[in-house]
Amino acid sequence: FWGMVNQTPGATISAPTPTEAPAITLLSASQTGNARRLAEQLRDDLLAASLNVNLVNAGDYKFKQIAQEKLLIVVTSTQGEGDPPEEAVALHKFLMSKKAPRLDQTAFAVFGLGDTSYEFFSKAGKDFDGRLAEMGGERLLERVDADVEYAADAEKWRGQIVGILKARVPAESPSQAAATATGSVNEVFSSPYSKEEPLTASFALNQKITGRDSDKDVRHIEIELGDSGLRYQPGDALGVWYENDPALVAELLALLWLKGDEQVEINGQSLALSDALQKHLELTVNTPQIVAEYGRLSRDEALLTLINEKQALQHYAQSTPIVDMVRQAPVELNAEQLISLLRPLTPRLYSIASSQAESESEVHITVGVVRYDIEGRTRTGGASGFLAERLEEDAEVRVFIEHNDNFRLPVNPEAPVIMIGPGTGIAPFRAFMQQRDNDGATGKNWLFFGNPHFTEDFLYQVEWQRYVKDGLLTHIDLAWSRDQQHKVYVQDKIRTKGAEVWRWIEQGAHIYVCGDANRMAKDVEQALLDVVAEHGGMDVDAADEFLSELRIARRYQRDVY
Ligand code: 2AM
Repeated sequence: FWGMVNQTPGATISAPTPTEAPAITLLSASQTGNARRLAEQLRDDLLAASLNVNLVNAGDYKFKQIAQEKLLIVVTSTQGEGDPPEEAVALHKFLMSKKAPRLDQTAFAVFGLGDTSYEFFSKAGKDFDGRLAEMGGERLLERVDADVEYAADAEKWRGQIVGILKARVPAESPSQAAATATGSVNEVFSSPYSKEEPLTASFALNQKITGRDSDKDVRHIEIELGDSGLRYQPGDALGVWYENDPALVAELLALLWLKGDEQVEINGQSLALSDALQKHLELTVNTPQIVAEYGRLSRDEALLTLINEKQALQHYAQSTPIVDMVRQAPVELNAEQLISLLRPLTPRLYSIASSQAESESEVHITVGVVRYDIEGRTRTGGASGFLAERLEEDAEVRVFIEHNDNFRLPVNPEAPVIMIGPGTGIAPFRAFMQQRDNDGATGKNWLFFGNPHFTEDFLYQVEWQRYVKDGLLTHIDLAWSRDQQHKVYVQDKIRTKGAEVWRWIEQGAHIYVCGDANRMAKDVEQALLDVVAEHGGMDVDAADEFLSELRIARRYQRDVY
């Protein structure tokens, strides 16, 4: 179990003293940082209770030794269609496979963070919990599946876990625990800015980078961090606190016969309803819970019949923004009822498209504007609309960095890099190339990019062409999906170039995939498996194992959403 202390800046590992095994292993499997923050809080609770705990990010966990665990606590989120967070994919796969060992001496507990508006709510938590029990582990505490507003559940659970573990583990002497605590917290790298305490930065540039005739509106956005000292690395994401469109707020208020100046309470603070709707509550994304609750309030027959049809309810919530639901089934609500119907607004994460080696005090992101028509009205995504349509130059915007140690350039500058990023998935690769350019990294680089049309949708075209000319970019393969009769996607290009892709892998290439999780990333993975099988001469199982080993070795990394 030793040797898994992560050296990465900002990693959150409690290094155990080499002479004694940590009594408790706390595994954090996080996608957007919430699971990690909760695991860190639990670690601090356990240390304060004089318990020796080793907090490990799932991506660093040497899971083949899992049977040696005595006490294993898992905090995990779920993404997309019930998938585990990217950093826990290899662990999840191992546990679900026949290779998973018996857990005859392991007791465990699982906390799942999820979002009840998704069909596969907290699926990763359920998988881990169910499988650890199947493997023979003893369940210390019933699993918790928490919704977006998880704070209260999490606090209660932390208290229960500390109580259970205190009864199980002989406490260290306080001085020992304190030593572990100070040794573990990596204060040097921590920034004063966070999700809860964001930096107020200024909006510097908003440029449309798709053509006039494109079906897509993609913006290159630059934000000035000033002298904040806020640092990021290629692979990190930018968290953006956005505000809802005042016109949307006005529309909703009018439909509900509300004025907007009603006083409401949010987080213990009193403010006007219109302010709460604009700045503190989620207005653009509807959920099955909201539809069901609104159905009960409005007694609308169509909505009421949906309540018992899970699939139809899911579909309605996904395709009908809150304001359009209200328009279809109007009812008079008071301010309190409206507030309790809605969820708190959460920041959105965008993969960073710049390297500070080049952009210095700026951070760049690539934003696809979410926009669609419903019953003749154009609806726009909350955060993308805020960034693309409502911010003037020099306007204030609250941001923070969400570090992502699971999407990092190779440490070895000579290692080849294969980047697969259709659509706005291109963003982190712009940062990668800026960084490699700046570092004088000699490894080869290969980009696979795809979008509908060459003339309209070649994001950052000039920059890529310059990198090709300068020799930094060895190959660029482009999949214009709608420039011919049949669709061509990045995975088709990967298959066509399979022999060379395999050669690069043999030469130690690191493979990166960024963009759509549910379709693209799965299809690309299949293409990679096919390439490995065909050109590496392996059967399906061996190819699968090979890709898993690449993943564990950090040579296959994904930033998919
Ligand atoms: P399409 O919209 O023409 O189907 C970025 O969105 C690019 O990814 C577009 O060219 C889009 O093509 C393409 N795309 C859509 N589905 C995909 C999939 N399953 N795998 C790879 N690319 C896909």
